[in-house]
Order: sequence, then C-alpha cells, then structure tokens
Amino acid sequence: MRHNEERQSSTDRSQDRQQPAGSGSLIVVSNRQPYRHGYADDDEDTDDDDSTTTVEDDADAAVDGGAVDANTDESGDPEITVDFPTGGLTAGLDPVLRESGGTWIAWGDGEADRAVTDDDGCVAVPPDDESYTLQRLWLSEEAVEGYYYGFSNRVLWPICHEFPDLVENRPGDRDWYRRVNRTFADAVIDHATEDAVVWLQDYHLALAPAMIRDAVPDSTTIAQFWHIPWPNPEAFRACPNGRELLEGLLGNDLLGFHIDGYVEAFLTCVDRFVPDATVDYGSRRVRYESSETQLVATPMGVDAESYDRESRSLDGSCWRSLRERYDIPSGVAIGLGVDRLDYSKGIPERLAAIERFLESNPGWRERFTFVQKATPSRTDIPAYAELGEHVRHEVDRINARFATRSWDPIVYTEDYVTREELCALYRRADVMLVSPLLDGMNLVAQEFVAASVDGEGSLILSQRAGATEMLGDDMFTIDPTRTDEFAATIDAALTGPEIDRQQRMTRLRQRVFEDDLEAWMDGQFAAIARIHGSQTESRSDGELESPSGFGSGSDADPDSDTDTDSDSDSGPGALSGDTDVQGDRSSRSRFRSQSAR
Ligand code: GDG
Repeated sequence: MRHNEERQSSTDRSQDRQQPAGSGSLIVVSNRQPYRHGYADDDEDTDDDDSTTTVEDDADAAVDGGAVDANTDESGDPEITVDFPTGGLTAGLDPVLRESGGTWIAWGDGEADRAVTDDDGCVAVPPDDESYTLQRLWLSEEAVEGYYYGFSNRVLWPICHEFPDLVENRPGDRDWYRRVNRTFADAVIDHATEDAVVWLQDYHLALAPAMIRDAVPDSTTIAQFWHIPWPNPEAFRACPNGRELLEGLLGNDLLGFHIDGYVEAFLTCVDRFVPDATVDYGSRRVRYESSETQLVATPMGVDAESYDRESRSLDGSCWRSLRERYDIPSGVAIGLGVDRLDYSKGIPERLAAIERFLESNPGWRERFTFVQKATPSRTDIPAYAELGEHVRHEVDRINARFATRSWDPIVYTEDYVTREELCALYRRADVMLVSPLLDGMNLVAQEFVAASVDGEGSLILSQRAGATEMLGDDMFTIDPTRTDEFAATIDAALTGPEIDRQQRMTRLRQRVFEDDLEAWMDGQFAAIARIHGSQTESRSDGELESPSGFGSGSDADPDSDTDTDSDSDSGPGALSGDTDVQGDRSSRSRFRSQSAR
C-alpha cells in the first residue's frame, strides 16, 4: 500500500496534539470519508468536491484525473493507495478518533474502497496505525445523483444561500435524500451504545438525527454541526419539505452553527414552521415532542499554525515557478481570489470590481495583476456549469479590454494547486479578495491571514461571510454588490499607510490563531460534553459514574491526564492566553476520557 505523500504531510500538526485516553463511544458521521482508497496512478476521479468543508475540501478539489493504467504489485494485482486527510475538519478529527477508538461513518466513494473493507464495509484506519473503524456506506450512482447532486445541492444549498431561483426540485431527489439519510441512520443505530456520542456533519444529513433519536437510548447524545448558513424564514419557505427537515434536525440534542445569526434564523424557522415546538430564544433551546435541542454558535477556524509553518518554510522558488507558469510579470502588486467555482462566492461581482478599479485607476494598469484560482465544483449541475462559462467569459472580456503586450490584468486558473502553492499565493498576495454573496464561514479568508507571515497583505472581506463576524474590524469590509465602493476599497487596501496595514494584519492574526480549528473543536466538544453529562447523569440505572464536571461548570479534574494540551497549539499569532479556550480544551479532553467508561 502506498501513501499519498502530499496529503500525509499536512496531518503533522494534528498528530502533534496531545491525545487523551479513549473509548469506542464516539461516532462521527459525514458525507465524505477521512481516508479514501484508490489504485495507483488512477488519480482522484471526482470533480464534485463538495464544499463543505473541510471534510471535503482538499480531497475533492483534487480534480482532473484522466484514468491512467494502474500500477501493479508483485502479485500482479493493482497497487492500492490511500489518500490521507490534509486539512480542516477531517485532519482535525482524525487524531481524536485515533485516540478514542470510535467509528467514522461515511460514503465510500474511492475506487478501491471495497477491496479493503470487510463484509460490513468496515476497515481499520489509519492504515499504518489501526486505531478506529471507518465504516463505508455504499451508495448507488442513482442514490448519489438524487441525494447528493439532487436534493443536497440543487435544493438545500441554494435555499440556505438564499438563491431561490436556482432551486431545482426534481422528482425523486427528496426521496433519495430520505433513503440515504435512513442508510446513514441505520449504520449509526448499529453502532450506538448507551453512552455513545454521535456527531454528524452538515446539510447532507438533516433527516438522520430524528431517525437515530427514535431508535437509540435517551442517554446517547446526538450532535450536529451545520457548516453552511441557515436562511431566514422567507427563503426557507421555498424548501419543499421544510417542516420534515426541521423535525429531522430537532432529533439532535445539540445543533451547532458558525454564527449567532444562523442560530436565530433557525429558531425563527422552527417557531414559524413547527408550531407545536416550544422555542426559548433566551436559552436557545427548542423542546419538541419529548426531546430538547440546544443551539450553539461556534465559528469554525483553520489550522492556523500549519499554514503559518508552511508559509514560513517557503524560500521563494515556489512563487517563482507559479509566476513562470502563469506568466505573471515580476514586481507587480498581486490581488488574489481562491474559491470553489460556486455561485455563492461572488466571483462575477469581484471581477466587476476589478474592472471598475482598473477603469478608475489607470495608474494601476501594468502594475497590478489579479490571480483568480477557481476550483470547479458540482459541474454536472447546470447553475454551476453556467457560472463557469460566465466567469471565463468575463475574464476574457476584461483582459481583452485592458491587456497590453506584456501584461494581462487577470490570471485565471482552474488548476488544483498544492498546499505549498496555495501558501505561496497567500504569502505573496498584497490584497486578498473574498467576496461571497453569502457564506457560512469562509476558511480561505482565515487561511490567507494565517499564511501572511510577513504581515503586509490586506484582506478585503464581504460583510455577508460568517468570517466577518469572527474576525472583528481589521479587514476591509465590503458589500460585494456595490461595485464602486468595492473598487475604491481595492485601491485603499493597496495604498493605505504600511503601518496601518501591518497593524490590521497583526490583530487579524491574533484572532485567527486564537480561534483556530482546535479551539472550534474544543468548543464543540465542551458543548457536547455538557449535554452528554446531563443525559448520563439523569439515567436511572446508575451504571455510569456520575460525570460531575460536565454541564455543571465545575473545575477541571486536577487528576486528569488529558487536559494539559491547552497551550500546545498556540501559534505564533496567538499573542495571549485565552482562558475560555483553555477551559474548553479541558472539557474536550475530559469528555473523551469520561466517555471511555
Ligand atoms: C463550506 C462552507 C465554510 C480550494 N481550492 C483549493 C483548495 N481549496 C480549499 C481552501 C479551503 C477550502 O478549499 C474552501 O473552504 P471555504 O470555507 O472557503 O468554502 P466551502 O468549500 O464552500 O466550505 C463555508 C466551510 O464549509 C467550513 O465550515 O467555511 O462557508 O461553504 O480550505 O483552501 N486547497 C488546495 N488547492 C486548491 O486548489 N490545496
């Protein structure tokens, strides 16, 4: 078995974290899997990355493919490779499961996935240090088309991003969504023990929580994180089975969103569309039928330290080769955009602002190049294919309007870039343009900050990204649809006093390092632990030791050997200790050792 070197390398930081003693009672559930088996040289075969998250990002962004004959090992069988998680949630959660020894349930979409699993679809991972079970679910092409390319991405995605005109409610998709959610739920039910904690990820699995709740003991904790926005009730009204979805999500004991606004919108939707539910806006709880759901806002961060480290290790050669590859003149100011090619990301609005900027500031012509790295996504869905055509057309038109013999104002590429190249782009960019029309969080903005180790770049960020709430006031905030102001902001970001730009970046870095991926996971685990503690406490059989300390706000267990990691991930940008975060970290550690019992 051969490992993909690049993907493996970026797990380093996650492995550095101190891990607690563990149990087998954590069950993570996501559409995408943390490890994918394939055949040698048979490149990743998808163009469908998925967005959400980091669960899916790097793996799926590795587009292009073109099957090449697989290599063979000595026995003549094709050699099997495994892709490791590189970043984001997958890389962050993998070490937790390695330590606790639980189960991760996900769609098995790799070419060679079946070749390595047992009759139940299970394989022990990581391959070189088998510590937890990856249970793969096999989905037919029809199921993927209906559940993933259908209801998830033609109905839920546009509704949650408030693009009602792009909703395509095809017959049968809703039913596939229900059936696949049932498949995931059944797999969870098979594994769930009394003291299990089930942690679901994202909008592909909105119905599964209620299905699970109906079948597992009360003491099993069910939690979910919703990575995309929650829409206002007017937009949600377009959802063909809105009430069913809300009821599905109310099967969770805990439901997390990135920011307060989404929590409030969710509560309002429940109030309006599930009249028999009781909504308490103050405590952010919903009581429905016999169960209660706690809502929380925990903004997701990035693994800031690894972006910082990778960026610092660059010696300039990577940027030089990118400059040669894309024919970027030396010495020009660089603007940068990095996005999946998704209509929610505001790429046409950004191009319009670039055009206006060059129109109004002729002095920047031949002195400024805008690099747009766009990753094709869900290309089988017409709205995505049309967006791609439109963006490429606009790039050509703007370039034709302003280009000179030695300079194109826009360099546009759909190539997948490696993490090293991404860091080289982030580090070299003078101004980063992040202009979504609506975005749950936006990790690119944070990655740029984490990789800006020279402290000189400026971030322009849409006021409609969840990241705006997290990052404070030190970026240049724009409304992406106000082209004149957007263009003027590009000029201001490039020409403002250097000291001002540096101070802004210093403060941004402080926030991105403090609220990094690990802090987010700790926040989630602390919230789960509080609920899990009160659930197990209220059990009448007395089999479990009382989980004192969870939910009661009591101090950390001084004997715990698992809460010493509170400072271990303080990156160079984390300038001061954060007691809340440290408190959360001990909660996560304690939750994990508690659930081992
Ligand atoms: C969803 C929500 C929320 C992209 N191209 C390449 C590449 N990427 C990586 C980026 C980043 C990720 O993909 C994109 O993450 P975003 O957060 O920006 O956006 P979504 O994919 O829409 O994610 C979003 C997120 O879930 C988490 O909850 O923030 O709001 O929509 O990590 O770096 N990485 C590499 N090469 C590429 O060409 N290496």
